[in-house]
Amino acid sequence: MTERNLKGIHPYDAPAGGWGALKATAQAVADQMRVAEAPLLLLRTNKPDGFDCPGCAWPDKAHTSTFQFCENGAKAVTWEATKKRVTPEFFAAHTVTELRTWTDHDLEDAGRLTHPLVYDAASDTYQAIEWDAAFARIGSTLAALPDPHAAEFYTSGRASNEAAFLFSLYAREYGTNNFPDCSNMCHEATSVGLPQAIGIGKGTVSLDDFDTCDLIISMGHNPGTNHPRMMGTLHECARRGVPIIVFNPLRERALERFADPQNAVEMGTLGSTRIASTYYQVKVGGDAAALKGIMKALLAADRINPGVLDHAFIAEHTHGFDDFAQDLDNTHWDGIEQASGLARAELESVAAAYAKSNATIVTYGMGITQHAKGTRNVQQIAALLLMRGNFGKPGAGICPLRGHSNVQGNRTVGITEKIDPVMFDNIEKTFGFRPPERHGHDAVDAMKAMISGDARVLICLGGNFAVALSDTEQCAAGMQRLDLAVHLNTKLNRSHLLLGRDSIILPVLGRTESDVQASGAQSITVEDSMSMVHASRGKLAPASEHLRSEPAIIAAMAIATLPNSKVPWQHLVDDYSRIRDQIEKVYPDFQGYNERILKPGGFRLPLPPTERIWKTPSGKAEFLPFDGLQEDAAAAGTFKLTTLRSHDQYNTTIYGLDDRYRGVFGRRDVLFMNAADLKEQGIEHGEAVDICTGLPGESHRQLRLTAIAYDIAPGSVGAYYPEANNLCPLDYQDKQSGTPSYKSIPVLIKKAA
Ligand SMILES: Nc1nc2c(c(=O)[nH]1)N[C@H]1C(S)=C(S)[C@@H](COP(=O)(O)OP(=O)(O)OC[C@H]3O[C@@H](n4cnc5c(=O)[nH]c(N)nc54)[C@H](O)[C@@H]3O)O[C@H]1N2
Ligand SMILES: Nc1nc2c(c(=O)[nH]1)N[C@H]1C(S)=C(S)[C@@H](COP(=O)(O)OP(=O)(O)OC[C@H]3O[C@@H](n4cnc5c(=O)[nH]c(N)nc54)[C@H](O)[C@@H]3O)O[C@H]1N2
Ligand SMILES: [Mo]
Repeated sequence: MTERNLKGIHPYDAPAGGWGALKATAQAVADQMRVAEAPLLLLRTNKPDGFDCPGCAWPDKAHTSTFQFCENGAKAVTWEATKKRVTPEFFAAHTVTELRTWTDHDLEDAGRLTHPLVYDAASDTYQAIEWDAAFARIGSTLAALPDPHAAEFYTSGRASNEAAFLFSLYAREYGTNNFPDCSNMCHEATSVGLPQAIGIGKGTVSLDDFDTCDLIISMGHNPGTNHPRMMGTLHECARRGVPIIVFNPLRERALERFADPQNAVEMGTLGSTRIASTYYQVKVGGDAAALKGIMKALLAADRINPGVLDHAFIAEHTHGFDDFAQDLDNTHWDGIEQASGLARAELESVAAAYAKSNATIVTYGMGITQHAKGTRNVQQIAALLLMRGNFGKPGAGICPLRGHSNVQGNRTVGITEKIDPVMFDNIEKTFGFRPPERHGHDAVDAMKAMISGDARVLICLGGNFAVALSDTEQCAAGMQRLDLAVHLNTKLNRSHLLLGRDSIILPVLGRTESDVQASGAQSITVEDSMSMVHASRGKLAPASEHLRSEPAIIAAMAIATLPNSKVPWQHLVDDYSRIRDQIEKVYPDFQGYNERILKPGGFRLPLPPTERIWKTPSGKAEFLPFDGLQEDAAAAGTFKLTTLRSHDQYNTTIYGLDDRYRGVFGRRDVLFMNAADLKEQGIEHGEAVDICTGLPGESHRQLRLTAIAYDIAPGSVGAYYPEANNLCPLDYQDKQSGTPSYKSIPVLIKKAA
């Protein structure tokens, strides 16, 4: 008899949002905080004089108006503002060997780090160290490296502009452009793909555009969980009658039905609003084929009825259209249907809806970027928009949903491994040193250098690098070869436990906490998904008197490493407005920085495509074809595995074990599988399966999960990140952008032995 494990698998019938969201928020507050502080704190989220929510990068009209409720924002805030602490006594009681047996949830849930710590091999514990002693160790190790290129400077996108700018100066003055960052695992396909297509690697819409758009196409993102404040916007659009066409292999509840907790009528009547007007369950990795189908249909429609395409726009503003159209003509419908899993008639009807709309926005997320051809995927979205001139007019444009709350800002102020002559000139003019001309490492390259032993030191400004990256086992091996790993973090995580010769943890102030320097209380600044830069100021008392701010720690490390530095580190840190003055010198788009952030809501950085200015080599927007229809030649018999975030997680931070909207409670060990596929494989709902990577020479990568029947496109399967990361080899990635192909891993599935 087959054994079935269906504990905690219960279909969830309610809409997303609504009372379920309010209840979950109350629970998060009760678990982590002194209840009296919570409402006050939440009210300060995204208010003009409050702090920017660390939950996501969706912009907020509430920066200028009233509080907007958000369940997952509340979780992010309460998780940081928890009353739990991990003190030196905690570490004395738990060896690192023991902590390695804890789950990711339990490690972070232990609470906020309170002291600087250094690993002691004799006792196998982390022990408190004085700040100055820690800085001296870091400085002397870096100073002793024969080649600065053997140090890696990792950034996670929660860092402020001020911290990221100082970090970039520190590494560059030290002598390297090695800037692996979370963006390399996230929207790098956007950062590489959009500049080639439209001349800038950022989204072009603002919140106001959603007030006037005629059509929204949503591809590969799950806003009910990851950008909950976007649900308010989609809810408004849906109620205004704007069609919302969704492409997603899984039926995500919030994209189907949503009850806005701010809407008294919906809450009072247990009502909800339908979000997607049409929901297409595209195959995992089938988006380029779907987009090519829509564009092919559009082309055909224009031949019958010229004017479907915006010919004037194409002639004046774009380049490469004829070759692009030729490629579409050469692409056949049977191939499109096969690769996308969608019928020709369905894609033709999307084309018809698109042809009717005068202003279209395409929103997209990781379902588009984390693929072997992620860069090309992004460019197909740009091409679709270009065909009808959907740039530089109200209600239209491209809208990548960014990840971490300041990941976009980090890149803007210098976190990039690439050589940038203009930035380098400006750094030289401002500070009197020139950064090295050697191309640096991105995330995968940095890890490869750690594995080969070429990289000796890793300094992490936030994040959980070794767990977030693909190829978990190789990452652990890479971490363990280091001479020194330094982690600036708020909470304990698994990367801290992957010890090199020396490991140091430096506890930092979070967004919610007040940051006082020589000149008084400081604000930091961040840039949201729509290029708005605004200030954020924490108000809570720090979790421990020993915490320091990220800018202060970076400055102290720099002083200890570079005795003859040209940068006045302490002077800058004494008053962050001085850091912003320097940012403005290196990046002139920030002119008037300190003044302009005084205005509630901040200011918008220039976005040339919104004025139909294209900063590409040709001076025009480019149509860039996707070669063929497939991302890769997957072997016969393989399924495409996509890795997902649950509703109770923030990247590698696991708040809890429920994934409410997908009906999974108290566990994360599941594989979402189509019922017909289960039947065909002779696997029962609830049965254990062994999954292995279906790429040549990679079948040793194995994972055992419980297969459950789920409404997911046939041939596609889903599992949670980071548990499934080892199934993705380090170099299984988009070659153009370096982004790991976390969302289309070929796998073989069989009943557990
Ligand atoms: N609460 C919470 N908020 C977050 C985060 C978090 O972990 N928790 N993370 C933050 C970060 S860093 C980021 S980058 C964003 C991530 O936000 P999202 O981009 O929404 O990220 P994912 O959860 O990875 O979801 C991807 C969605 O794409 C779909 N998908 C998977 N494969 C494919 C495919 O091949 N094609 C298509 N069309 N769809 C596909 C999945 O079904 C899922 O609905 O959210 C940010 N905000
Ligand atoms: N399989 C798979 N892998 C993925 C993805 C996927 O979809 N599938 N998504 C990828 C994406 S989009 C991203 S962005 C990466 C995320 O990669 P990272 O950004 O490296 O990971 P996080 O889990 O966000 O980092 C969590 C840690 O950040 C620390 N932290 C929290 N707040 C602060 C703060 O204010 N300051 C500092 N210094 N530290 C803080 C805490 O100690 C916590 O342990 O993962 C990637 N990995
Ligand atoms: Mo991300």
